[in-house]
Amino acid sequence: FKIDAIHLREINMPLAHPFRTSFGLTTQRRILLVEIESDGLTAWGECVAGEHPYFSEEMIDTAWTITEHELAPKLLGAELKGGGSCPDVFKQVRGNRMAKAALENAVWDLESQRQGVPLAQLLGGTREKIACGVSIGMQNSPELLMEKIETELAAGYQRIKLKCQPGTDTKIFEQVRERWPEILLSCDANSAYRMKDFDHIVDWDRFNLLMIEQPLWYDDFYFHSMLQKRLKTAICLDESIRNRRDALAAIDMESCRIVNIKVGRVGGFSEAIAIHNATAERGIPVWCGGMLETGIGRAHNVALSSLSNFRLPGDVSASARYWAEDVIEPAVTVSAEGEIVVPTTPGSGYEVRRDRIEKITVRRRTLIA
Ligand code: OSB
Ligand code: MG
Repeated sequence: FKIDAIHLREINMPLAHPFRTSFGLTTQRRILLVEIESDGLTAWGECVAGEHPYFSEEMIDTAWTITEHELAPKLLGAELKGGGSCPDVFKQVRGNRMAKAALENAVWDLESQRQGVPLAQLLGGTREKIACGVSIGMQNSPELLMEKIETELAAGYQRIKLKCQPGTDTKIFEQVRERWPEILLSCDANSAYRMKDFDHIVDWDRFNLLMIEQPLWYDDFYFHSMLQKRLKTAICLDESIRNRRDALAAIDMESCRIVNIKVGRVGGFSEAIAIHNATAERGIPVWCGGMLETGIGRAHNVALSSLSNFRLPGDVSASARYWAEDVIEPAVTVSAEGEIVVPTTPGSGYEVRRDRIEKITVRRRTLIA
């Protein structure tokens, strides 16, 4: 089949709660959405690139340009078998994986509608429910953080991940562990530490963390492997893993024992599935990361998380944690056991709220075959 039209839009949405990481504070999201049309069906994709090139080299404006001038024209000219055709269609374009993923994931969504099967099933998913954790940004005081953790645990979330950086780490972990000795607890540094901090990080072994996420440089494997050798606690790589080869290299040199899969970071569902399968074969557990997505990206994360090697709770949590009002219906909800039910209806299982999206659209462009 072919794609008849591609609509790009930028929507602006304020976060229900500001989110602070070691690379900055996010209060308002600017999000690129793509909508594709083919044979009377439509499907959506969300680009997870941020407002600034701080998590990765990509940002919404670079993703918009690459999508409009490079990826969309290639996709409009292509004869497709499904989402799996996209990596080949886009292969001339280097990098820009978040831009590629938005379009590729929309094609997978479209294909699941065409076949009349749930997206999760088309991806190879088998789980009926997925396990959910939360990522908690750095707070203005330890008291506020403790309150947040209390609220999320009461809501049923199965794992708490704390954003950290030098100065906002050991003391906090001590307090949290004192109050909650048994919970699944992890931390995410988003590359805030360097080699001089190795002794400092090794000291965290006493907190029995589930993992330490991306402590060192965003593009590093070697120094993470040096650090992992000294740690009992598992390192989890996020930023460093761009594709299946990166995952194989990281496993081979023991840079990590756990992998975070973000479908946007790796360029789309095809590569995410390839990483899932390669890690499964080597006994390395994965979990689904989040990028403060709207319901469109969140629904796709739910489908991906249904694959069997997603063995640890993901950063896939309820719409209400992020947005006063989401752009899909129904909103994503989490049970008291900290689980999301994987939809069993054709497509993603959620309806996109076009009326709501119209109201918050600030830029649009339509490209036709
Ligand atoms: O490193 O996992 C990360 C958000 C934005 C950019 C990077 C990260 C995150 C999160 C939030 O941790 C995950 C979420 O709840 O969507
Ligand atoms: Mg991370």
